[in-house]
Amino acid sequence: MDERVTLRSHLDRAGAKTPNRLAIAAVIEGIAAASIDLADLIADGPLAGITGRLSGVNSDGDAQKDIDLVADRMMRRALLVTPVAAILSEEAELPEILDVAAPLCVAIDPLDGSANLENNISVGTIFSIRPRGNDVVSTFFEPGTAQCAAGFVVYGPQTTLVLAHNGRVDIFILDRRAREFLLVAQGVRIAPNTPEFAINASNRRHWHGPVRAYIDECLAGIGGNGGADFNMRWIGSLVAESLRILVRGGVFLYPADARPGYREGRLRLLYEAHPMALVMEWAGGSATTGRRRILELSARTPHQRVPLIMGSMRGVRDVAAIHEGIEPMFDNSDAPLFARRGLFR
Ligand code: FBP
Repeated sequence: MDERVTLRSHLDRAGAKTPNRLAIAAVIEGIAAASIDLADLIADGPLAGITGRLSGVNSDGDAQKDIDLVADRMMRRALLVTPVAAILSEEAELPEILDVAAPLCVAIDPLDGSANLENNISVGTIFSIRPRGNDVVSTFFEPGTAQCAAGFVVYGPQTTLVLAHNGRVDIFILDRRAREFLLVAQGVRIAPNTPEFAINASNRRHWHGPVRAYIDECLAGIGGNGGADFNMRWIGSLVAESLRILVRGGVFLYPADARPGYREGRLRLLYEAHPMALVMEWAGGSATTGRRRILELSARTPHQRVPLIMGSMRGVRDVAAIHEGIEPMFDNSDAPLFARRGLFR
C-alpha cells in the first residue's frame, strides 16, 4: 500500500453516515491503544515479570494466568474513558456497568489462547461492539447481527489488528517505532474454496457423526467427495487460525463433542464466536454451528459456549450440508448410513 494510512485516519474517513460513528471509533482506538501496550508486555514475557503461572480460575472454571488478569485490567482501563455502557469480559462472571447512558456495549476476550504463550505462539485479543439497548445488560443477549463492529488483535511475529467495521474487513499492522497501526489490506475477501481444514484431531473419537464424516471426506483427498487433497493446520489459537483463514481461506472447526463439558463446544458465543462470525461474513466467508448461522444466535448466559465452524464459503457449506442430511437425534450415531447421507450436496 503506497499511502501511509493510520488506524486513526482510517476511522476518521470511514462511514460518515454510520450511527454512533465517533463512539465506535473511540472504542476501537481505545482497544488498539491498550493492545499496543499489551504487545510490549507479551513480547518481553518473563523479562517483564510475566511468569505464565496460574493465578486462579475464572467464573467458568477456566485456568487464569497472570497475563490474563493483566490484559483484562489493561483493556478495562482503556475502555473506561470511552463511551461504553457495559463490558463483558471473559475474566469476569458478569457484565460490568460503566455508564448506563453511553451508546455502546463491548464483549471482550482480553487475551485468548494464553496457554500458547510459554511456547511463543501467537495469542490475541478478541472484541465485539454493539449499540446499547434500552436495558444495558440485555444488550448482550441480542443476536450477533446486533454487532456494529468487531475484530481481533494477533500478538505474533507482527502485531496485527483485524477490523470488521462499516460492512467490510480491513487489516492493520503495528508500526512498533511509531506506535501506531497502519492499514495493510482493505476490503479483505476470503478465498471461497481453499482445501484446508483446522480441527483438534485428537478429539476424533469424541466427535459427532457429521463432523467425523466431513473430516473423513477431507482426508480421503482427491478421490473423496470433497474432490481435493486437503491440507491440515491446528495452531490451538483462535486468532491465529482466523487470520490464516482471512489470508488464504480454509475451514476452522471447534465442534460440540461427546466429552463432558463440550456438549456446546468450547468457544464462547459473545466474545469469540460472534465477533469471528462478523469478521468471516463481512469478508465473504461464513460461520455456523453446523445447523445454525452463528450471527443469528442469542446468548442465554454471559459465557455461553457454542460450536463454531467458520471460514471459506464452500467448506462451511459442505459441513452444513452434511449436518442437514443427518437428523440431530443421529448426530452421535456411528452408523455409516447416517454418517454418509447428504455429503457435499
Ligand atoms: P481460552 O479461551 O481458554 O484462552 O481458549 C481458547 C483457545 O485457546 C482457542 O484460542 C483455541 O482455538 C482453543 O482454545 C484450543 O482448544 P484445544 O486446546 O481444545 O485444542
